[in-house]
Amino acid sequence: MISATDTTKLTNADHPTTSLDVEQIRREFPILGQTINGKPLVYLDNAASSQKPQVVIDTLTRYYREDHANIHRAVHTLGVRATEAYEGARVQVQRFIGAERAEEIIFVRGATEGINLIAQTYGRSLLHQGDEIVITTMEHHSNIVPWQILCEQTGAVLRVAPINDDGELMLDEYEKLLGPRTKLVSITHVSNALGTIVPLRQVVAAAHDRGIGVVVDGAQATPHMKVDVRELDCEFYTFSSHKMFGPTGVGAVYGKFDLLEAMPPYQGGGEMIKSVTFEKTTYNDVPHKFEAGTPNIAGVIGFAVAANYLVEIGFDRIAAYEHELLSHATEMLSKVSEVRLIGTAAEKAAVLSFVVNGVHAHDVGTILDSEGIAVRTGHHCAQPVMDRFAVPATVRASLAFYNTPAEIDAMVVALRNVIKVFSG
Ligand code: 7TS
Repeated sequence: MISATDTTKLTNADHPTTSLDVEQIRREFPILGQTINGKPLVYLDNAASSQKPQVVIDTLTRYYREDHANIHRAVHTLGVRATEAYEGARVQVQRFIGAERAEEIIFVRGATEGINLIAQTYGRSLLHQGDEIVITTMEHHSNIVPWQILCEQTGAVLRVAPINDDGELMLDEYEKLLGPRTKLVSITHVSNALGTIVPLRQVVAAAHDRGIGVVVDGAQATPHMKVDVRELDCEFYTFSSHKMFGPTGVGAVYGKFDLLEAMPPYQGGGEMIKSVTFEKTTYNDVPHKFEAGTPNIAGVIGFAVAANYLVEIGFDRIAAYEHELLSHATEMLSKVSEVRLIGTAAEKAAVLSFVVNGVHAHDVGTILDSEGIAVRTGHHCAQPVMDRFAVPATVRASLAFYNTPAEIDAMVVALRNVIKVFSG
């Protein structure tokens, strides 16, 4: 029987607290061992989606081979097993982000659906004509558009807190935007396009001082750092499994229990009800009220295994290693005079966004791919960030703990070749 607590055992004895056995970790990610265009794959597109360790892949296949049935309805053995694994995963994800109760975890398709859920339930019942929602310049489109839709529906207004030239939130300007009409702040924890880590405790404290609730888009934080929602004290926190080495098509919303209880449902259907008649339907308890229909059962179980995998490696070690990688990459790129980094915040996750003088980002990406190097190019679903820095697009190398300094060096060598070709 599958268990959501299955993990690869990396003990402290295997790794001193400050270092990772990266070669061992790389062997756990089968996809990384291949060649692309005749060159060893260098995967630097982790902010878009990260790769999956064998333990996650095995969990999915074993679930389908041995345990699958629909959940929350059958008395037969497989139905019970699948339900236990699914609800066990909820407890694992609860612990992963430090929530007080498992009921505070709602499974969704990912951060995008999470924000849409919050906007259309909590947001829609809270906001009225002329009320204000505060976001920032550095949001991913999925933390902009759901609020714009809500503004169209309610007559509320979107206000945008600016960032400085390093890509840091301007806290004083943010605080100035918090006024009597502000009903909600929705903000990223880590910027996908810049890598900036937002000082969330200050952001939340400033909002709470004025009685305003905070929604956090944690999609780019949970792969890199320990998140504790009780410490952050935010009202909602949403994140995606596929960016944290788990399956695609699944993620979670954390919400404070009392808020979830008071919120209307998101979608109607099976599972989210207690009883249905044509006269009156009563809704199920939290969190099931928000999980209409058959969920991504295998994905949820794999998601919890990925979360446990990260915990087993240890966020202290992940953060320390990624910090070293980021410093190395920043230094190497700073030696290339044609390269300009976009996003130089003092507190940064391992993301390097840059432009190359005289070469379009897409050309850089295509040539790097011919060398087996995967980076993302474009606006990264954060067009307002591109506008802020007056660039049409950037090249983005986003790192994970399985990347190595040698891979960074390979990218820089390839970049120098691109520059040579375009200047010659
Ligand atoms: N929020 C942030 C900060 C993100 O970076 C992303 C995806 C999302 C929300 C949406 O997550 P999803 O899992 O629902 O798609 N970011 C990226 C990226 O940077 N490149 O591709 C997707």
